[in-house]
Amino acid sequence: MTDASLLQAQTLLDSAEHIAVITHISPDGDAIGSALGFALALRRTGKTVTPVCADNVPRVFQYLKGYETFEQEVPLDADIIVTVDAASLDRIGSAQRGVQGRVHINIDHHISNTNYAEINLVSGEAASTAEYLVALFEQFDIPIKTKAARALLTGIVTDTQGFRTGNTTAKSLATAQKLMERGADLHEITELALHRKSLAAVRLWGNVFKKATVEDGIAWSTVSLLDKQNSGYTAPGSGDVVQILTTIEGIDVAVVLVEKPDKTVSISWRATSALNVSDLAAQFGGGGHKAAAGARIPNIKLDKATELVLAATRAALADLR
Ligand SMILES: [Mn+2]
Repeated sequence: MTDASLLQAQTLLDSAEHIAVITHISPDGDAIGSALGFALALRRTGKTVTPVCADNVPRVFQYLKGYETFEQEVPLDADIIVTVDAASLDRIGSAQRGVQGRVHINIDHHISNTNYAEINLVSGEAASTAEYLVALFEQFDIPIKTKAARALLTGIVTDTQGFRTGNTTAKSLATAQKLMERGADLHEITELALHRKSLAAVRLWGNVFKKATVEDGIAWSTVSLLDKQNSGYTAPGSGDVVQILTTIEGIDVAVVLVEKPDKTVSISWRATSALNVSDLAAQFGGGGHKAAAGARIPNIKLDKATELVLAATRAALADLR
């Protein structure tokens, strides 16, 4: 990213009347918080802004004011298309239909970002897209009021797991401080976005952790459709089981494979060593960060996917050692 692209982005946003801000499918707190924070902040400058996510806003983030303004498709009259937290265009899922290959501004913090837009604002140093957005808003002189601050702090808190991930920097904390000064309640957000789980999620954990295995420095487990059914867990994700697997001592990496109703298997890696899981995810068409990455394999059985993913993970670890 250069000063020229920052200026270009600012000029483009200034000229916009209706901005669509699109985030990725299977949205996490940074996806929802960044898209909503962007929408709320830009609306105050007199723009019409529609946040877009092809998937529903997860119930856990529905405490954010304005979440109900999310659309699943790109509005036809949007003149500027912005993406947030989406490392590649396919990450926005069916919203791609409304974009037709043309994204004006891509704002992200994934090192694997494919720079698919006309203006690519990608910061590999930011621990969340929300953190980076706060810096951009300062640069663009866009004020952040309480509602936007809550959305953006949600992005920071969730992507850093409450300021605990390896990519959390002094800047992440300083940014959170600014958002707190604008009225975002850190304790409330940590409780609602990170800490609280449904009973069904805890029951799912029980089923998934019972079969967790540690071999060759890899802690892994699987979440089948049946596991979800037996736990009464109806949300699309896996209740963050991979995060808990990383707490097992002596491992280098945690892996969770989740069976999806559309016959795909989604994979999440979390490295607790120097292993670069973004590279590993890329082998399966995914991406992410050095220490946290994901991919999706279409048309595959859970057993087969597990076999392939464990083999690739073992090989990557062997290379490292
Ligand atoms: Mn993120």
